[in-house]
Amino acid sequence: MDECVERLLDVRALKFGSYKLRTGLVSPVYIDFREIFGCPDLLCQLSELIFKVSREAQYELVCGVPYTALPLATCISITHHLPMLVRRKEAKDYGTKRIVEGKFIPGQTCLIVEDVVTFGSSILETVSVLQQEGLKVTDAVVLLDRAQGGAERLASCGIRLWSVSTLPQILSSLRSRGRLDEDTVCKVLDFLAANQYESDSLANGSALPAKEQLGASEKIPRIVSAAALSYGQRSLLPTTSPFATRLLSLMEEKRTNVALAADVLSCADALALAEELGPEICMFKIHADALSGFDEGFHLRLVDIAKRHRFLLFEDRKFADIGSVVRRQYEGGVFRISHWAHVVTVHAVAGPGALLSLQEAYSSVDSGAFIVSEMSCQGSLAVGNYTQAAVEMAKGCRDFVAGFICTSRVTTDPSWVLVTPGVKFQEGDDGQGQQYLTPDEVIGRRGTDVIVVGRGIVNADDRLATAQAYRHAGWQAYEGRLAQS
Ligand code: S5P
Repeated sequence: MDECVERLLDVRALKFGSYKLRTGLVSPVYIDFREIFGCPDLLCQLSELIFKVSREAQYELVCGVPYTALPLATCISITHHLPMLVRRKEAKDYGTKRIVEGKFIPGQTCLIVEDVVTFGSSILETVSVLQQEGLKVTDAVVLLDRAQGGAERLASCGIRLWSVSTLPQILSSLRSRGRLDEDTVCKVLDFLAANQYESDSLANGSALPAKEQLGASEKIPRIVSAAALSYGQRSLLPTTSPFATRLLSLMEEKRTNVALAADVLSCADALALAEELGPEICMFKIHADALSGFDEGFHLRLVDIAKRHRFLLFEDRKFADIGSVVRRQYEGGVFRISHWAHVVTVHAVAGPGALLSLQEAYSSVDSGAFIVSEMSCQGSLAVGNYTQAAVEMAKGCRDFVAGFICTSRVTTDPSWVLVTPGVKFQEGDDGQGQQYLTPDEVIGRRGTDVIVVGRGIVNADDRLATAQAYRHAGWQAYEGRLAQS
């Protein structure tokens, strides 16, 4: 790498000075590897270094993280005759609707290629997309690791990171060649030290580092309330769990915060509902044990519909037992929940053991759980200290817990997603303890994020039009809230 470092400086892929980032933070370094697109020889040289540094990894395919790393992955693919995959940022809404282009067989192993890693979020996002397609991912390789904790974060998610160089190594190389003065080196090192990934940075009251896609070294200042940030911005926070990242960015792209509670009688009814209302929702919530006719074929069909209409599968299991039992309920039995559900619910009553067991058993890096911290039904005991203890418990499991089931803003930390059931256009109750709030009250005034609507849609004469009306109301309330803050 040493011989390329000066070239990187010359072509302005590395810039030192004072760069005001979108968030207002001033950074002493700016890295932009798009500058190398104009230098084919440098591009080839760097991709060869990437290939060499990761040669111990076992893989059959390569996939670049969009967009800057795509040419690097392409060079590796061509030079070493390795089939390449391209991950789309968004599925096409016509034709094949594929999110991963290229030829592969589920079960094959793919190496992820990236240009720069800061906190690892972009790599994790690509890992999760590939895993959804049945591919295995164990290794990722980058040209430059900024040494801000990304490698450790990836390791904690089971991904080994290989890097051609780190930012401190580059600084020392440039200093020894007389291309960088001592003062600049110190400034950058100080900046890196002050902007490390901390999985619990909010709990410590420190600032939140933003995800690398926001631009090199950007950092979001401490945010008072989740209500002030868009779903998309929150998906970029490094403290946001992989599942929450996926959910928030899906909500932003699809412009819906409606989760459908598909409380119907049979699997056939659930499939019909998913097919009809899938385009309107962000999550499809079921109680698998309350559906007649559950078998392997059902969840395969449901997964297929979820992929086509781009929503996430939510099994509302409300786990509440000792860790070893919960794990078996999640992985095995009739329902094999971990094989198809993107997210599940867990009661806080049994303590953190249940959560930790689920986290160990999850089958994809972006599976997650919502902790039930409040309930919508009358007389619920999940109030006060219990609710606060549930929120505290989540902090010990940030990579798996995506947020909370709640009826109020139980936390102001924007990394958590707040999901509220008991939503209908008409406030009131169902005569059996369920209490309803309107979309406007929930999203607009109480400041939670997702409305869970069941009978309000399922029992309507025109389910599609009603789902669209809830979608519209939920989104309007969200936009109104953003406009006010
Ligand atoms: O506190 C809660 C938590 C949940 S997950 N209250 C709830 O009602 N739920 C679920 O939301 C419940 O299990 C059901 O599936 C849905 C509400 O359905 P609805 O028909 O009353 O809208």
